[in-house]
Amino acid sequence: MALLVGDGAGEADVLVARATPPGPSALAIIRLSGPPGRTLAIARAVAPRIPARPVPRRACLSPFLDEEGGVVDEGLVLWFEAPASATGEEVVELQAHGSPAVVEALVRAAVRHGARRARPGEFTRRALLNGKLDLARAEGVGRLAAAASRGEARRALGLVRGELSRKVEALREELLAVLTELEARLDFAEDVERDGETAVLARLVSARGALLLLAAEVGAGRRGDSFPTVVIVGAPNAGKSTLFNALVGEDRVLVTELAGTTRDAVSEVVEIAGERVRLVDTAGLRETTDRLDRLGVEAARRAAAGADLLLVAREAGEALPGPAGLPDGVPVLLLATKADLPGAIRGGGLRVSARTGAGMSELGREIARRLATGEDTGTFGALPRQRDALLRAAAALDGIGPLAPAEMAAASVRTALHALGEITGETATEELLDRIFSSFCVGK
Ligand SMILES: Nc1nc2c(ncn2[C@@H]2O[C@H](COP(=O)(O)OP(=O)(O)OP(=O)(O)O)[C@@H](O)[C@H]2O)c(=O)[nH]1
Ligand SMILES: [Mg+2]
Repeated sequence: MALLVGDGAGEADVLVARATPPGPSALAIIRLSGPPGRTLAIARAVAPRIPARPVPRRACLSPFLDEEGGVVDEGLVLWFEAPASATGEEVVELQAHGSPAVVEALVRAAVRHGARRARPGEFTRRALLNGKLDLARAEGVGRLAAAASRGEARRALGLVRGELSRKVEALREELLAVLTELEARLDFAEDVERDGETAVLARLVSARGALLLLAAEVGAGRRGDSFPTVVIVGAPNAGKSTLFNALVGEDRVLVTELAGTTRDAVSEVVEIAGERVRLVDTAGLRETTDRLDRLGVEAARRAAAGADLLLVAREAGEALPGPAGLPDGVPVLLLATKADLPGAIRGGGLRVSARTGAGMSELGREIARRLATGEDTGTFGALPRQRDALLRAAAALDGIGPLAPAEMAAASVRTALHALGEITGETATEELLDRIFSSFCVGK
């Protein structure tokens, strides 16, 4: 593969970037990656104590020099010999103390000695071009770095570990085998027996089924970047806002002993059992004549109608019925709140006390289970782009039937293969790669 976009002369640039987040920190890592020899030479100009014959992956201590050669810091240096590195190139990592000024001085020093500042995702892109990972895994790396909840991180890790890549690769191999067969038929149309054709058709039908199944499976995680919405409703004073605050982890909304405290629907994105969820506190659903109350209940009704799950709060001691006017078709989880209070326990519902925390982790697990985003669903999330490619591959195989000429079938299989190649990267255009990697952070 002709790969590294260098300065035109063929040899790739030595890239340099801070690999840790901006801002002061205990330590910061500056990473260099490029052709063997040149990369180490630049690193040595910044960290002069790198031994003449460094041992791969063994840390050494060195002073760090700025552009003018003045000592600005000291720290550990790690050297990775090509191709046994994250990018497949020679890589040097400098661990500096995390002053942003010092980090910038070291990056500048490297640039002064011939390195170039890396663009977003450029290290990962080199890893891709050097065959260290495929595109699906590279995108998983980007996802993992950006994951805002444990659930997202877990699904991204599935991508990084190649779970999607392996399945796509297996399907590609099957389709390639079928294509070979179809092409043989084109060449020897007369001689090949017709009953072989049924077998080929059957393989295509099952490949198409496998593609659709995989698309459905990888879609089982969160749809895109939207969070499921969980809305708290229930009788006045049932402890809805206290529950909301407890799930948010801070006193976000007002709580009083007066009924009718909450009027507006207030929402926060929170992590519940490892998943991000949009949680909404409301005034609850009830009949009322007071004008302000009514506006609050209307807001609650709208929120409830759009919910993925309703938490219906009722004090543990209170008799049914629950609140009137629950929207149709929205799943309901009935809660018996204030379970810490002494007194009769009537009715059903998951017993929780936002005050003592009793039942709260069960509540979290139950919410996650109801939303089917639980820790143990085992799905790895594909990105919309990847799911789309799977569906396009399946659609390409749609029209193949017993009457389709072999040429047409072969063309359809090629289209499907092309779509699958966009997932793993074989057929990804530069433009697509640019788009994907531009969303990465610098240093990744
Ligand atoms: N003992 C106990 N009291 C609670 C619990 N949760 C809420 N409370 C109390 O119940 C009262 C009402 O709590 P809120 O959270 O404001 O109830 P709400 O359902 O939001 O009320 P409105 O917004 O007025 O409908 C307050 O005095 C809370 O301190 C709980 O788990 N245990
Ligand atoms: Mg309230």
